Amino acid sequence: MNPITRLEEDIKNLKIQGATNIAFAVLDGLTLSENTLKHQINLDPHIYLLEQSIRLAFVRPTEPLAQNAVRFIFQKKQTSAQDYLKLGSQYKKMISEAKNKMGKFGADLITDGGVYLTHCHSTTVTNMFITAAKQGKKFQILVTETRPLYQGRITAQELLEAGIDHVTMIIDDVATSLLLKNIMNIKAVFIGADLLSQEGFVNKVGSLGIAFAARENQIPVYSMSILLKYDPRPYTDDLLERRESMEIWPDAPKDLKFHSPAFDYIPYDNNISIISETGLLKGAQIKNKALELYPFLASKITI
Ligand code: RUB
Repeated sequence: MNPITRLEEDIKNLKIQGATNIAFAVLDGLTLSENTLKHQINLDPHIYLLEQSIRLAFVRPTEPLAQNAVRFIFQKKQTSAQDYLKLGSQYKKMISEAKNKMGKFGADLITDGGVYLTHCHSTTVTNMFITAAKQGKKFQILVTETRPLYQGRITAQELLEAGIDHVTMIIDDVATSLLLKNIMNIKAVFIGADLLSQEGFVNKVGSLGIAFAARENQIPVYSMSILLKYDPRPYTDDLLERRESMEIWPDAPKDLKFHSPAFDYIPYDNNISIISETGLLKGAQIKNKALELYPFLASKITI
């Protein structure tokens, strides 16, 4: 199989999942495409690399971190294919450095004896918990299993492998009552984000119910998100990816219908803070901060 097609498949079927991993896969795709170019002297490097990158960045439509890689790398025509790779490495470095900063900001909010809830699998949140544990803090983490594809298991495994021993798995539906009735004394919710918008953010389906239940009991919700996930398009529900029914029930009765959005849109409120590479932000600050730090986010992707 062509390596770009393989990457495309891996992103589609969630073998590669989570905003950061998908963006990194697009950058890997750039390197693979540059390799192909070496044997295809008739191709225009800008057009070929751009087309292949767009192909990967839009496999999952609600992933601006991957799509903004295309904005960043192809802002203008470069003199050689190598120059695009250099920009790709620069984008990767921007993500990694920002995530380290966010990890430290988040870890400062973790206290000894605290109980925290997370949903799905966010590399940003997992790194933050690991940073806090390395600082010697002892705390508990509740992890939702995350239907339909159980990405919560990846989170649980990564935390256990990092030596954090107080990890508890719950099925998704348990989160609401734990938060509403203050069972287990949850101190805060830490989740990731796939997309930041002007008035809300997007994360794995189930995040909206968790945010509402937490707000009801004034349990703070922190979404850990690099501002490179800002999407300048006005938000509409059409931006939310829909998944295949197969994922819910592979051998379902023939006429059964399914509704399977991958994500929830969560409007910003006072209970929600975004932990970004510039520190803690409230929703109203997101747009300006993102465009101030990364002006290229406002540009259009054109071939
Ligand atoms: C993953 C998910 C994660 C974000 C952030 O959903 O919702 O919270 O992608 O990830 P899916 P990160 O499993 O459908 O991709 O913090 O690693 O960028």
